Amino acid sequence: MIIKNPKFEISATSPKQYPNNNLPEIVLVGKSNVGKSSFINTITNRKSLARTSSQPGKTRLINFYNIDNNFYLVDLPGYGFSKMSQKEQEQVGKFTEEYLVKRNQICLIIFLIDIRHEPTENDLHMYNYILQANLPFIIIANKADKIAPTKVDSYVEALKNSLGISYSPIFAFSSEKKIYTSPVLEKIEEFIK
Ligand SMILES: Nc1nc2c(ncn2[C@@H]2O[C@H](COP(=O)(O)OP(=O)(O)OP(=O)(O)O)[C@@H](O)[C@H]2O)c(=O)[nH]1
Ligand SMILES: [Mg+2]
Repeated sequence: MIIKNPKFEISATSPKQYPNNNLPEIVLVGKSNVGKSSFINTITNRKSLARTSSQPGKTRLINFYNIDNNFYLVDLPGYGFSKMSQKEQEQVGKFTEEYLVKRNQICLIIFLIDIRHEPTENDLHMYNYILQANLPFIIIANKADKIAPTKVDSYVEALKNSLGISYSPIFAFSSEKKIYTSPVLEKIEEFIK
């Protein structure tokens, strides 16, 4: 897949603000700071299409990126960001969940986990949600540049064990080094045809 013209389209907090067409949507989920917004930049080959930060809690709205009028990449606020006020955390949690539950044209969930760490309680919660929602998903073990290339496979295996899955698509990935990107792009392509 060659992405030619990725464009930010709209930020939303409620369904009436979502794009009003039926293009398929690929949504990024995962804890704050795991690299969801960076993933969008890497996959579209743009430096700063999506805003990123070394501080967790950067994305606080549902951001829709129109990819060549073919599909959307949808960037969500991450979970587990404790510096947000209790009230804001609740609001963000609510409209994020509403998007995931109500949006019919979600064709794929891309679930990012930090390859280095055990899944958090919130990660497990998200994983269980994805399973029970019965939506197609792939798991990205991000920040793979942080570990030695020879150890990447065993970290992916450990992640599978922690999630209790024997078979599931899990892809090591690195936005920092732009490595391991081709298999992920190929996989994404399968869902938007
Ligand atoms: N080493 C390394 N750092 C990464 C990678 N991907 C993202 N980062 C860094 O992690 C930090 C957070 O990245 P974001 O893309 O803003 O994370 P996010 O998941 O969108 O975070 P929220 O918007 O808070 O939910 C930034 O400093 C990125 O440069 C990666 O593959 N490797
Ligand atoms: Mg973000």
